[in-house]
Amino acid sequence: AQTIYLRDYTPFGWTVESVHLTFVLAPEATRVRSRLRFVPDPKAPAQEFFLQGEDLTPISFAIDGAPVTPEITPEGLRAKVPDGPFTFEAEVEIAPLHNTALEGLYMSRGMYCTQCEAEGFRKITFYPDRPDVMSVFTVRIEGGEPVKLSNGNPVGAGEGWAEWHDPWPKPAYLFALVAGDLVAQSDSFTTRSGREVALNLWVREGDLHKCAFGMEALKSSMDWDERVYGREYDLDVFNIVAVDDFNMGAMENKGLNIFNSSAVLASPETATDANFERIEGIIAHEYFHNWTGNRITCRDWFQLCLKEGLTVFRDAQFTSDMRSAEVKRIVDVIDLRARQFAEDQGPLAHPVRPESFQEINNFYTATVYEKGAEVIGMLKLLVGDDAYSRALDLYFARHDGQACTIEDWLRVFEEVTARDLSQFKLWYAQAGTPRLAVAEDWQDGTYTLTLRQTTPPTPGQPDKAPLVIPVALGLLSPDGHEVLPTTVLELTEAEQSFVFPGLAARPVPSLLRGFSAPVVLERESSREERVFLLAHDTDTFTRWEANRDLARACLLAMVTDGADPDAAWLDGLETVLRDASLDPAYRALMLGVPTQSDLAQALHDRGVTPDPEAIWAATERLRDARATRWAELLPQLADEARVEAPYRPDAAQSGRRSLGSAVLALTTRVDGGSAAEAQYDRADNMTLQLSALACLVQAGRGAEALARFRAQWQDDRLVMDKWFGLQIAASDPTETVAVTEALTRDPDFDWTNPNRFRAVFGALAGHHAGFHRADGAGYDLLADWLIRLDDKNPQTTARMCAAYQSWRRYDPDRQAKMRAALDRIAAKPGLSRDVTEMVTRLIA
Ligand code: B3K
Ligand code: ZN
Repeated sequence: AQTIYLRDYTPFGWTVESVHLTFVLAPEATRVRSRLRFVPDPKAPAQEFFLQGEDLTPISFAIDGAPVTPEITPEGLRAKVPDGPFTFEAEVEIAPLHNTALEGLYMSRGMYCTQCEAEGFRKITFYPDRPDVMSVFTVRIEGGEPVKLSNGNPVGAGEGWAEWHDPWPKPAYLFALVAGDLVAQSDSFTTRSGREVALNLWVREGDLHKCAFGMEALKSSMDWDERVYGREYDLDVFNIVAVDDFNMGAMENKGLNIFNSSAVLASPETATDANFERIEGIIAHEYFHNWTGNRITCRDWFQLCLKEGLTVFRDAQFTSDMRSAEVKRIVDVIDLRARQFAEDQGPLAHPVRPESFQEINNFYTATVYEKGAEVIGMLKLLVGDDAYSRALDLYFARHDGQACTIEDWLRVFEEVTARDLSQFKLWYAQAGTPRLAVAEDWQDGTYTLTLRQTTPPTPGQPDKAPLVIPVALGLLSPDGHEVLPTTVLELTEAEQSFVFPGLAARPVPSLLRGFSAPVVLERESSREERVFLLAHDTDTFTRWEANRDLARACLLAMVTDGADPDAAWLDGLETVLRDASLDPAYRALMLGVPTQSDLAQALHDRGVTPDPEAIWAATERLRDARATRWAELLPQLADEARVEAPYRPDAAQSGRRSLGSAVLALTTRVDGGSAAEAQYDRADNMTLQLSALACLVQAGRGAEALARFRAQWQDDRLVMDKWFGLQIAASDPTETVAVTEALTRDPDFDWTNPNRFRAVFGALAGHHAGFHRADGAGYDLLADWLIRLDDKNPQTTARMCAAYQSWRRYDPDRQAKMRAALDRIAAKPGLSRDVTEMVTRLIA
């Protein structure tokens, strides 16, 4: 396969003045006619005329009205073209019904839909399919489907046809088309300059009762972007469509966002609090892309973080405003460590702005998205809120309508702040998670903190330079008062000292407040100090972090030395849990423990080969110990967590329910499941129903409830995904593979549906001890199914290969078994480019 390099970028030789597309829809033979107006770009180097195109059946071509016969290759077409401007016309045929890769134009249960990012448009027609070619699209759709949608504004419709015009120049990856038998939940929004925007959420008739929340989230997002970023919507309509077969969460096509049903449809009976929160965040994310991604897009795919990191950062700000900022930060850090740190520590590590790829779809990663957002958070912290907002204003004013680079992005900050950001830019170029070692000194009232940074080698990057790391610090006096409020230290050297004179007593540092940088803090502080911070830290993040450190240390000691659970920690935690002035959501987070995969990594970092069974056993032992120890406290917390009011998915109620679920899980360990049974029977919302079901399955009492659940939700795909996933996630590790295997033989295991496939195999890969069973059965089962899925859907297959990314941290036997599974995938005849690249990187 061919490798594409950032350094090879060259502009396309023409601008595309206008695009006219006509679709004559038919499941097995859709005709696509295109009329493209090309104008030579004097700034671009001379080049042959080449348009990308894949899996297209050519019908006819013309230049300026005269028929031509271009040379067609598997990647596209080559033609001799006039020196000046010209019109290129093409007609091709495609078969959406047989498009199982779900990229380009495809069908999902009878409806037509598209997914073009990153390079799907070339499966629709011949085109310069690259993000820096922006053009104005007019689209005509012909077909019997009652609803026919494309980007922009509707400009005409009649019996069997509809036309759309999008006045905003856009790259082809933002093109979209939808046609089907759909109904809409409609509403409207008036922008602050008075534009009346029609809002529609298009769904199948049976899903109409699941639209209200998504619509509210959309209106809140529109309002928020006006208030916080001064960004208004720019068309007369905004359409969202829910699609059942979709490779990811959603897609920000201009004026026509397409969503995985799971990322937009929700009702209290069918969706959990977590689903509602995720939906709100994704709706906001896709809407915010209208400015960060669409109006200003990426010059090339290496700049993906320009739109994704920024848009994730913006949606996190939105969620923090809508809900609880402190809870959102902790949840994001848990997620960052689980997904991005894991990526950074293994063979898939890559910079936020990668320098090469074979298949760009493999780089829609936690590093590009989540670390990309962390980098923006650090930039904002370093320059301050005011400079951040002036830089953003300049970015929008200067680059509207352009396809940009990270250099363009950083330049607006340099201009606004007169600050040199060349060292900061390393965050985009250097892969790996920096480690921060801490040394302290105390003498004559002066406290000195010495920070030393190192970034471990990653594939292709053996040596790393020091980064600019903002370290938010507070100091507490031994009696628990804050003697230094949060201050941001700027670490720029490999090693640097910071001096704090004039203190009455040796302070306790509260380091990396708010998780001010995506680094690993290597600080072997004492248990006493952590218990102190758990009790006194004024920063909610570092207070939670102290608890997490204690939990990790306790579990590691339990794994390696068979130690008993740490009583001093549990006492400190109990005080926090009893503090009714603390948000229930925060207390629920305090009840969480590091994941078993995190513990495996922590052991590996300490030079110990992780044993998944021992980690499982220690985690279970800790949970049992907590359940017994807190037998009296739990009913009290359950009372506090109870919600009497009618269900609302807001932060206050969901916080209580999350505390309730954590408490129920512990309670089930002492009562064998009677509380869970009672909750299951009276549950009137999915959050309570599902948490009770998980407890029952875990307690080995799930059979009856699972059958009832299935009978109740048989016809709801999204709920049935939960039914599949939960049985695996809640299984005993000795059963995980067998449960998974049995579920793949279930008549409802529709494995070509990405949501169903992920529900099952995502749960298998996420069950640490179950997946890493010593005999390798978990590795083999996943490999069997990845091999099978690859022919149909390379993109989803490739993403799921990441399940093996930590293979090198286990014992030689497990390593050999995972390696064998990867080799078997690699050897599959006709393996897709997507999976070939992933497996090659994994075993390199
Ligand atoms: N931009 C899309 C992701 C496209 C993924 C292509 N493999 C969704 C998003 O980030 O908003
Ligand atoms: Zn995005």
